[in-house]
Amino acid sequence: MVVLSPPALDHCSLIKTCKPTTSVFTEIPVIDISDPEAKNLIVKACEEFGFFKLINHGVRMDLAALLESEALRFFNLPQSEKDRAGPPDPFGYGNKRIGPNGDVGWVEYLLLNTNPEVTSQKTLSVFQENPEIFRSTVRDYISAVKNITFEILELIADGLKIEQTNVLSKLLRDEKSDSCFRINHYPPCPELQALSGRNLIGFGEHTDPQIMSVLRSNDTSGLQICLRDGTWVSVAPDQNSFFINVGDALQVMTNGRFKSVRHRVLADNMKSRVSMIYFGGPPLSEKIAPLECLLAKEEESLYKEFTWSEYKKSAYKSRLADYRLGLFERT
Ligand code: GA4
Repeated sequence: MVVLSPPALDHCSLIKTCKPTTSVFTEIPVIDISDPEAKNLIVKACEEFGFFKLINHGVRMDLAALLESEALRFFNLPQSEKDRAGPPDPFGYGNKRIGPNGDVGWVEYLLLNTNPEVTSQKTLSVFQENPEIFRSTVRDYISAVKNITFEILELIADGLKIEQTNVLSKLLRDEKSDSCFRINHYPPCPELQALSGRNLIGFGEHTDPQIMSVLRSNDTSGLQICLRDGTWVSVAPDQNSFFINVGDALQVMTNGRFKSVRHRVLADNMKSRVSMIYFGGPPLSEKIAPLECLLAKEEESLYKEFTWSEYKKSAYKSRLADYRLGLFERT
């Protein structure tokens, strides 16, 4: 990995690059939600990879395509207009800077509240022509993705043989759930390819702090996950499926049985990538701890007690690539 040096690409001199990887990992679990075995397959995938692809989910993907085109209309506006919808503090438009602690990537994005009624005027002001179309498309898409997430979490509880099958989903169903929604745009960077044959890091390696994240992207590659042995592998894009990530909070709630997946995104040299992610988080006051019913006799929690609010605060003080759960492990 090298850091670009000016003047070649002055505007992105802090953004890291890496050699393009051509091989695609073919062993990512693909789960059909209507398969009677889905609950067991999902549990297995969450244990092995913290990641899987969901097919046959029943969400209308024309909704995703519509939202993608609305988002692209926004990302194609002049920079000065987009900047009026920023900074993302915590919601709004962001460009290259990720989070508050100096992380940067070859990406621009919109971070939105999952309750579109409170999408700020600052964010909407940029959709001058018809902010209502954007607002209602976001609302419908988020509502569909939330429902599929509830279903997955209920299958997980069932697969883990937990009697109360809504034990996880209720945290996201709660009207105080602290969830958010992100639309990322990774513009292509042909100058760089010409210069070095390398890829820009679009979104640096990290784990998601929440319970579960649900991603849909267009047909441009870029997403990579880190396997348990530390190897990075590329995930083939599929615009009709969802990619599901286990987040840090679910790792804790399963006492480490599920692993929160480390992932990153490389920008493509030729094609623009758009991804939309729903991050399902619990209410701020929720205590995050291993579910009692999952602890075997004498098994102790690997983690100290904390609330989602405490974890979130700590996460937002960290750098993107940090192992955030380290501070909360019992020694
Ligand atoms: C990763 C998951 C979500 O995209 C996000 C990110 C957030 C941000 O972009 O502001 C964080 C990152 C994410 C984890 C650590 C902190 C916070 C950037 C960062 C360095 C919106 C989230 O909730 O956590």
